[in-house]
Amino acid sequence: MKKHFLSILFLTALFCVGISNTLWAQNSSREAVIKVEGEVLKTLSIGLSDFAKIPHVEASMKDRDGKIQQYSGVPVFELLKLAGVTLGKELKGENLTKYMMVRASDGYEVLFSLAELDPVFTNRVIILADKKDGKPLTDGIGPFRLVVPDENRPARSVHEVSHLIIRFAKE
Ligand SMILES: Nc1nc2c(c(=O)[nH]1)N[C@H]1C(S)=C(S)[C@@H](COP(=O)(O)O)O[C@H]1N2
Ligand SMILES: [Mo]
Repeated sequence: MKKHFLSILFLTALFCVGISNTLWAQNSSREAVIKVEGEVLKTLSIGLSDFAKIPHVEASMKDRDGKIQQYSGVPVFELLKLAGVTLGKELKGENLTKYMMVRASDGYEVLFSLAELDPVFTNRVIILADKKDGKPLTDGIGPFRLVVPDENRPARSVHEVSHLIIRFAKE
């Protein structure tokens, strides 16, 4: 009887370890993250499911073929605010020599000055999109893509964004 109990206990423990390993593997291999780092007060690493909980807005841009496409996502300045980047009243003096490098998982990189992202300077809202027509972005485009409205070429609307890096242009 006692032997039976012990073997059931052992099997239950084995099962729990198996389940938690599976869940861990799923989380670590499947959930994409966006990182905000560099000249920030707080480095961020936001998983897709937490990202989805941040208030979203819509933004549109013209694709390569000149066709207007609408996306939904989080304004980049909101992400930078969460990371404590110098925006608003603090965006003056030498802070105006800071820039944001957007890095993609294929190695593509583009640059924005902080003033291009700050609502104190501009009404244009650049978003980090995670959805198009209510659906997650497809492989090769998402899970996160930049959407830069009002630009004649879509070359800065980076696909598969992995990092937003804040740096000083000054030595
Ligand atoms: N990661 C990544 N993003 C990228 C590129 C790239 O090579 N890699 N090309 C850019 C260029 S040159 C263009 S024209 C647009 C095309 O965007 P579209 O597929 O929405 O038309 O993606 C931009 N984003
Ligand atoms: Mo392009």
